[in-house]
Amino acid sequence: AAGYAPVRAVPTAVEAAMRRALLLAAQGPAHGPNPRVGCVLLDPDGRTVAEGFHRGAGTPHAEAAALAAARSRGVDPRGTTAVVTLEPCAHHGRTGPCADALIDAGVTAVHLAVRDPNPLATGGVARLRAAGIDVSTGILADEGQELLRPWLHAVRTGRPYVTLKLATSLDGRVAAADGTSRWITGPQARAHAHTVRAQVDAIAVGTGTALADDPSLTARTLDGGLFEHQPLRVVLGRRGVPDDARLRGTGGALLHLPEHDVDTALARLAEREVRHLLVEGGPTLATALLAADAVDEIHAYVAPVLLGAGATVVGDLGISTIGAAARFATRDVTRLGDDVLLVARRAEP
Ligand code: AOF
Ligand code: ZN
Repeated sequence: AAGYAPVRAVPTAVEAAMRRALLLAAQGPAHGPNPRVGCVLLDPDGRTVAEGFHRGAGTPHAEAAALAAARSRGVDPRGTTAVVTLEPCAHHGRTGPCADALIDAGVTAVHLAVRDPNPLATGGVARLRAAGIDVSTGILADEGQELLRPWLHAVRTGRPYVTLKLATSLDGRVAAADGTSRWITGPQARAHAHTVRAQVDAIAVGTGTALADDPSLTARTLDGGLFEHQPLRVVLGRRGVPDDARLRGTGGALLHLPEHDVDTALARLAEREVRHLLVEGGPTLATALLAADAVDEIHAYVAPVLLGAGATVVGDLGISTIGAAARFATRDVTRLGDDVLLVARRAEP
């Protein structure tokens, strides 16, 4: 065999710009009703002219931000190529249509990662093409979809993306025989869980957990400081939340949903523009969501601790044989001090 190494694919200027646009997009907030979007404008030689990203509902979209950045530097965007992580919108929402802004600016080509599934906003590709602009789609589409995973799910299904957090001993227990449960996992695992709280729209617990643990459900740093974004705090179940519960203290607003039907509760949250819901227990709520096949992602924090007795993390799911197990696909494994975080997702059929 000839001793040549295979040629490594050289990323094009467009692909490199898309990587940059994805990084820009990730600077926007993960929570909120709008997607994270990034945009890079290239000159005909593939050099970056300007960049922009979306900072949340009500603020300029990524394309508008990039065009404004070019103009503020005295650069005319005419003849540039826009590389954008999401299909430019075609609607008048909280801001004007980005497709028109790109057309009016004289942009000559648009490359995008992900088509916009939002029926109100979609149509940008058709509009750009009708104006004679060269459009290509699907550039780094997997990365683009990964970044927008909860948002895409929520827009496509009309239900929030549900992440179920489990914090357990090696034998899947959440409390010892006497009911004590603080702390099974260590400080690094708990700090990590708080950073996840700061990225979701809402956190839910069942009334059992609300009464037994009196959690605050705020997103905090290790020293107790509050993150800027505090998710909506949701309690699911019929029993009331006491007036002096920590859930009513400083932090995100509190919503009590007495419905115990999972579909109804999720629909109520979707109406309030909750795109990403983090569920933090307890076992009754976790079991109900799993039984209803409503869990999209599991964050399992597992401590190298054995309890041998005590409540288990999930109750009876009605599974009687191994072939019927609720299976998830591993996405990531992270060591957090003595504990391990397993991120797993609903296995695609
Ligand atoms: C884009 N670029 O940067 C974003 C887009 O309420 P609005 O006006 O902010 O519109 C929100 C919708 O627009 C959102 O649901 C999604 O379909 C699209 N978001 N589109 O061209 C952006 N953030
Ligand atoms: Zn737009």
